[in-house]
Amino acid sequence: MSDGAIPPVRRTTRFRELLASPSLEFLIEAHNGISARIGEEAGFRGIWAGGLCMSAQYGVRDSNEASWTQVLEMLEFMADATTLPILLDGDTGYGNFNNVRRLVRKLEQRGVAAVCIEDKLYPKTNSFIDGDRQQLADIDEFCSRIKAGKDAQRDDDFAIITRVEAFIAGWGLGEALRRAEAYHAAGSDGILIHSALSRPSEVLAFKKEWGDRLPVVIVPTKYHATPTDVFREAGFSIAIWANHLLRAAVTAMQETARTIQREQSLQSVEDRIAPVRELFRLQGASELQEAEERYLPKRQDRSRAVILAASRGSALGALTESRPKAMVAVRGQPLLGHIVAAYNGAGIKRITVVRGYRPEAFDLPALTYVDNPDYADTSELVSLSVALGADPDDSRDLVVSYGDVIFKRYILEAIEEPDADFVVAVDTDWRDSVNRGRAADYVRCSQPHSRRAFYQPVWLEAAGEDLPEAEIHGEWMGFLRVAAPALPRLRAVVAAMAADPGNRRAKLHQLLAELVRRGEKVRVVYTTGHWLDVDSLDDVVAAGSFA
Ligand code: SPV
Ligand code: MG
Repeated sequence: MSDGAIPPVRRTTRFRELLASPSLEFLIEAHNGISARIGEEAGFRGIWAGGLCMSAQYGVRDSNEASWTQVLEMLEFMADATTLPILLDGDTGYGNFNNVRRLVRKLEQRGVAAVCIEDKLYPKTNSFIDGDRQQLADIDEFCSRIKAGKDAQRDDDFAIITRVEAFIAGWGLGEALRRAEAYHAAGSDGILIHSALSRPSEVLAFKKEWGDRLPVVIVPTKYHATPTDVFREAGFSIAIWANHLLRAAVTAMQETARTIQREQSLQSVEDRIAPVRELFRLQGASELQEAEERYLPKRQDRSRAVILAASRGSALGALTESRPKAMVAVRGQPLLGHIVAAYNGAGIKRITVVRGYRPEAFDLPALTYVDNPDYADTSELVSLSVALGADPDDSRDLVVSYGDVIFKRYILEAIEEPDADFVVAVDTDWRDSVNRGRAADYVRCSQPHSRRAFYQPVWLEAAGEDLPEAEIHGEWMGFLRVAAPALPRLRAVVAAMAADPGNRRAKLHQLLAELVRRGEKVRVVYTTGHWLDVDSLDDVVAAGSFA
């Protein structure tokens, strides 16, 4: 939740400043990470990690039922979630002097600025539950807790506030003052004087007699109706709003739970509760996204794909009467399903499919469909231009392929050439296509496939269906990968070509040739096999065994 930016002044020092400040300061209760952050965003300068609310959020009583290490664990989340100093309500210190000194060490390690310990016995009970039956600690024994805690701290500014429970336990002002004096002498950094009355008379009487010997902290939970100026004028150091965030949350949660249960619907609560994106904001989700940009290696989901699937595929006859070739089933799944699975397998989720013939036959989910209405008298270049026009996002690399070419994910991995703007996959096993006399996109490259080509980049020189056989180095399988920075140039070339009526039926190999003509470096990756171009019924049969 934290973005790690703790202000340069230590939290212990900032808590000291609050304690010493001549004006009345305030702490807001927090009981977990998100409430600590909410308190900070509201403008508070310090947090009270209250025992009542921390135990309540765990669903247990304020009677040391949550172990002190469970409290510590929550404090760590809180310290991570806020830059503010935290004053822990450390109850009685969870034992004797020995427990207090260990507590202080652990709090310092977790970034907690101060602890308040109260002069009662472990296990304690909340001051508002039968307060006058509560037994106070022996003064000398309690002073040993203070001294051991002060001796244990490594940071000079770590503060120990001592809480006088004399009024709570039914004693008078004299006992309260006697105890405060002893705690002062033992090294306490401030006195918290607590009262369960609905008027501030006890705490005001104490402050009047005590004067400024040590800063005095109050918790006006019961005397909440007292104007804050009364505390100011009396010279208190800090007022703690000790349980109000949790109480507010409880009211909201009860109301929401009842409403949803009653209405069995979310409709009437949705507008009255924080949107999910507010949770993300409070969690600091955007900071993580920025960090991922900085630290994570470039992942394939930084790529998107365009699949050109507009044509009918008349060579397949009746098979494509009611559906285009891309939707012909092979092994129980349309060709397009196999293609999408290969993309997904390579981490590419964002896929645009260009439809033309029988667009209604495309029923695969999670794809973006765009239509080339002129598919009957146009060709791949126009379809590509439709797809580019439909999605202006040039922040990801783009992979273009055909709706009738199924392939293994390996091909996509092979054309991941991080330094190349344009990459094509070229099959070295091209003679079979020539022998069968089938139309194929042949290419001539800067060098034929060889072991040397592994170490030296190979570049595309020419592409076409009728290259002289002597010049052919391979068959292009229709995969074109364009790095994000080169996408504006791809767009420009495609737009220029598509604007020429003479290019209505231009194929993608003509785009490759044009890129080369314009001086673009098109990187060739030689592969062998791992793909199948489905052009005929024989191919459909072959695809059955491939897929
Ligand atoms: C707390 O908030 O846990 C306190 C204050 O200790 S009180 O609940 O008033 O005792
Ligand atoms: Mg408490």
